[in-house]
Amino acid sequence: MTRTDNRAALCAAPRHNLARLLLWAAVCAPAIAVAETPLTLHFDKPAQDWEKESLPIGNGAMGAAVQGGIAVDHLQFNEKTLWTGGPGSQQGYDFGLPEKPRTRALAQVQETLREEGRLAPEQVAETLGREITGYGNYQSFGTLQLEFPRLEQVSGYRRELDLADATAQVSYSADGIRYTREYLASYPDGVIAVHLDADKEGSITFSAKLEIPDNRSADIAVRDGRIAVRGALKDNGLQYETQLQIVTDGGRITAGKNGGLRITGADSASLLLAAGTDYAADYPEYRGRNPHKAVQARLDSATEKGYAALRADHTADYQSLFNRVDLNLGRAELGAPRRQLRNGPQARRKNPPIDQWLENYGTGNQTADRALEALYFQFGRYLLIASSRAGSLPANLQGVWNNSATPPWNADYHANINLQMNYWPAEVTNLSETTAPLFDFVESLQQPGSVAAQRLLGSRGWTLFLNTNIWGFSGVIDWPTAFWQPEAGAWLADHFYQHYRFNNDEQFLRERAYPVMKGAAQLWLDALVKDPRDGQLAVSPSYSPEHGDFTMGAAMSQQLVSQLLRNTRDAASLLGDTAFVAELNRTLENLDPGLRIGRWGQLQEWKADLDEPESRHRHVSQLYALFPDDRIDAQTPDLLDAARTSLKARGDAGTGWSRAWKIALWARLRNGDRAHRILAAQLKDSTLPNLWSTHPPFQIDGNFGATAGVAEMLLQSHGKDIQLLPAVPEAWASGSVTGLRARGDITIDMQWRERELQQAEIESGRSGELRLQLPSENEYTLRRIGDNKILNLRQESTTRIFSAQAGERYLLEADDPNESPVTRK
Ligand code: FUC
Repeated sequence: MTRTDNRAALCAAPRHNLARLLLWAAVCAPAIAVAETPLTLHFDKPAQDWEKESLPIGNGAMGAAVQGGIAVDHLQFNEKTLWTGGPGSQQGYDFGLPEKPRTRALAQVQETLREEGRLAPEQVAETLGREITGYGNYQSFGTLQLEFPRLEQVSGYRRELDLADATAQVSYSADGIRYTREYLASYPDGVIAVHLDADKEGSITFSAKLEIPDNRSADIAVRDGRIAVRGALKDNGLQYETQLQIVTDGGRITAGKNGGLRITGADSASLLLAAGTDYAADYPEYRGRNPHKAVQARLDSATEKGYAALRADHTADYQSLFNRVDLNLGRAELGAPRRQLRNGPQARRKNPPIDQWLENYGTGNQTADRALEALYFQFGRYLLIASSRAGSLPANLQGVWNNSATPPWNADYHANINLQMNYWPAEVTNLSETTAPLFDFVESLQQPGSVAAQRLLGSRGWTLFLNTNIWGFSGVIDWPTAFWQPEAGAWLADHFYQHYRFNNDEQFLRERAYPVMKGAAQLWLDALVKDPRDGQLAVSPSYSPEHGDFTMGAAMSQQLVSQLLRNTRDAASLLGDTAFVAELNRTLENLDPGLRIGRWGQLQEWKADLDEPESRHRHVSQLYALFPDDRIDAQTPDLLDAARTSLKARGDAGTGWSRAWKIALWARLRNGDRAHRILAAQLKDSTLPNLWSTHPPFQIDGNFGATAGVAEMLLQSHGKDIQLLPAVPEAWASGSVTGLRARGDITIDMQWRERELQQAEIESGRSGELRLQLPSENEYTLRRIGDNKILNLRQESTTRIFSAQAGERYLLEADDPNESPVTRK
């Protein structure tokens, strides 16, 4: 191997360990310009508006909104299990389920549909809907209020969120002193931490207290720099506790007013906050231990550890997830070491405050626009890490952040798009671990979900309908245009199967995915009915989410059920459950897959051709088969055209999550420019100044969906071929990305220019044939990175095929010598 060969292999190889990184910097860095992908967003003022301007931090279980007032700072915080409603609620609670089976009412509706073909939602809701009681709301836990001495002439105020290390900072100057506050939410230590500092000793003076909303009892105890508040929600008796510990360097801590603490003349101060409730995800009581001991123990050990060590562990934990993916848009450089890609002081200085940056988006500064798009993509990944970590509940409609006692839609879990969308980016953007709370949650819903299946559908198995809370709500509500969504279980079960497909984890498939999928499938084996129109099996009544009338066999119902039964059949056959394979096959033979082309060339939303070309409804449910499912793709060109016709007719506008879905759909249609146009509109019209997505109001699914959509523009792996750069828009002619995940346990880095792949590094977790579909038929060379050996690469049209070994890394490079500046000889 020549020296150039050596350099080529080294510069292209990932720099996963420090030695490699240093070597890389010495050999390769001078050859290319260092890209600076900004990973901070900042404001030059405190937040006036919680929803639009606060900067979120979170550790999955807890979240806080950094507002950063100068004289008074309100750190409003949450813990996921603090909900009103549920067992013990003053209003009564029945899981949304009738005491006796309602199968007669169901049969009546089915009969009418057989006769009349369609029914107004109000009519069905009257028969099958139920008024809910004690459903509850996700609650704010409280606010840590910090009051500072009045300052004259404050200057240089900056409030920043740094996605590179998941910390927020507030800093400002007054009287020649620079004050800084740093905020973080640590997953390893289970606390929120605030660190106050100044560049002149003895300058930290403030008082702190915990403000607790008045819908609960609150006993406050203050001792040894610690404030402890405990009590119970009035509505349901849920016991809660929160404790704040203040530790100072120098100065004095004394008891303040109203159960607070006063700190005078310290050099620095750390505030550590823990919170919990006696919630347990155990049906039917949903109660566990009083939280006192756990909260106290967590805070004791965080206090013992100290802020510096806590911060170091937090950063290491967070970066072990976040740093897996880098995205540069509009530039061709690949491989700048991760540290250099982060926010150097230069990048910091250059970025405008986020509200202005967003305001100026699309007005001509391409560099700023591309950087904002990359930042927005990474913000989605940040939010997922911050709101979904193992051991707690999944990300709800607002992730983990909520400042209200009655948030929009109860800040619950809607399962007709929203909860699922929250997890769209998890696998593809290399955050597979963040799915843990979703899987725990869905498993915990099987029990109440099986009561729902029996009483509402007369079936085995389990499901939910439109929405659920943390109390195992599995029944129905009475909102006519949304309440009936019995396919929710099927959709959630698919997330288990995709987790298996991405990670090739057969143990997960056997022990966790399969039981959930089998239960969801059993329900449909029992609940499908014969459609007299064609003798095929159909869902009835069926409701295309939030749109039109009730009918039999709407497209999305059929697509979801057929996807579930197919995947369960494949899983059953892999795991040797042959009796179930046979049962599923019998049903699948007669099952309508929900894929029909209608009178104006559209993909029908209903089995009868009812689609109005004028409809701009935000749900595009009939396109489920295109994304997230894979039933429609290049192998089904007619359906693909029909899907395109439907999507075009719906238009590009929509609520936050609706736009996000359309980004992914256009990506699947390989129209990068249109996907990008919708992303641009998402940023302009469905994004709040702090980058939270808005429905309106704030709803986090739009963030997650858009992040997934961007990933889908760069890499797709739902079909036989892994598609590299399937929908790169003109605006992203050059760029690079690292660490995206493809199904089959494959990790991919790519660099592209003029929308052509320059090089890709592929790491395969399994042995076997790999098929990579590229944007063109250009010539490429494949090397194994370990020994730089050139390997055989077969080509079928734009697809390159080679045989991969588990654990090996491969480099695919464009042969055109002018196009690969880094690694060409
Ligand atoms: C679904 C959507 C609504 C909203 C709600 C939380 O019902 O149709 O637009 O996102 O969830």
